[in-house]
Amino acid sequence: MANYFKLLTTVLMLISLNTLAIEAKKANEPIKIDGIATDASWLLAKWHPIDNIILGKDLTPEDFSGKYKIMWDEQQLYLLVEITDDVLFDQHADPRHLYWDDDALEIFIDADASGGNHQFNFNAFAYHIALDNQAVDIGEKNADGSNNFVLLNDHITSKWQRSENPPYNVVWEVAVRLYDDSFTMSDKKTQPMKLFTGKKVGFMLAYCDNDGSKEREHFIGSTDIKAVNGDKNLGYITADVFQHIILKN
Ligand SMILES: [Ca+2]
Ligand SMILES: [Ca+2]
Ligand SMILES: [Ca+2]
Ligand SMILES: [Ca+2]
Repeated sequence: MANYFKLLTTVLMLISLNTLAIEAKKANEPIKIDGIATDASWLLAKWHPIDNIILGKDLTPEDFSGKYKIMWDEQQLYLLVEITDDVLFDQHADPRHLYWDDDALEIFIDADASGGNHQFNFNAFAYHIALDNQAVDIGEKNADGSNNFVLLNDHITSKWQRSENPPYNVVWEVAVRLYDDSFTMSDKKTQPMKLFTGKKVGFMLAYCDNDGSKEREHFIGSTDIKAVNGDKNLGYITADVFQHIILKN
């Protein structure tokens, strides 16, 4: 069994090495997180697609299509995400309950680009940002072994709104403060990392699309994950399937 996991880890690392890093430009002018993309800095960043189906079949552009830009300054990363989604759906009021089955923007961050398992630790984060702009991830297990879903709203500033013109896409702006694996839920004094030119960060973006079903209908990501035993939904377990971004001037 140990050999199997060693082989799996090696294969996943090779896959991640083959994924080209994305360059993120520095935002020299402040970006206001308000769901309006008129900030001058955004003009300097390129669009990247969110077009890899992780779960679900037969996706039409009206059902979901999406693209994003990424920038940074010393304090945080900035994301501009433009989404077409025909139905916005939030069936669970509790932000910690089955949040992946509501429409949610999911931001995967591995602050030190270490790769590796992060399912029940903070070696990396999978922030699910729901339509109420709250961020939730799986924390360390409870003492009785049950799952512990934790709100990490201190890490994220999020605001989305419909664009003014047809097809009234969702324009979503997010700022993400980066914490490495020394983060704990109990120590509220942990400070986010200062970012710098040349820093490498593990990163992936995805969208959970549900339009009224019990469970999410599609899960679409920015990275072409190689399936293991037919399963591409690996990002919530291991940071080895993330892309890398490089912070540039
Ligand atoms: Ca803005
Ligand atoms: Ca949809
Ligand atoms: Ca890490
Ligand atoms: Ca939807």
